[in-house]
Amino acid sequence: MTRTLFALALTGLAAAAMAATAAPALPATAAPAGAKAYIISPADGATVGQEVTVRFGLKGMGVAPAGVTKEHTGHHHLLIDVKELPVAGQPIPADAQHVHFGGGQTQTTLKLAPGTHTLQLELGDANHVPFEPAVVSKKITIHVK
Ligand SMILES: [Cu+2]
Repeated sequence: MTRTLFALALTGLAAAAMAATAAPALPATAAPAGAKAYIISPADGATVGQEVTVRFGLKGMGVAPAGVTKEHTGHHHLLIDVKELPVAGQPIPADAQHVHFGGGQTQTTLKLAPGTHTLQLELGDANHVPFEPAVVSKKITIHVK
């Protein structure tokens, strides 16, 4: 009896350890050559108020809501003060710094604290997984009054 419990505990530990390492990679969707995301506004280096409207641009691909599998389409994700791009082969995290626009939106209005912030766009496929190669905008820096 004691031995069985010990074995079960070990199995549980192994499963927890495996879960902690990495989830299995999801197949990435290929992006067409020349696809490009860009931030239309605000401009890089701009000084803005605490409410800032960000407009998303996309070249060489189309915007489709999350869950819609249509070739060469994806939805925008706004990365706010994110230092490293989300991992390839995994859904882009959903939190205050990784905002999904799964409805196919092409702009948003943020409320940011005064100070310096960075903004970057990354396109995700129907499953929120980055394209291969990643379709990301230049990272811009803005100053919030
Ligand atoms: Cu998403």
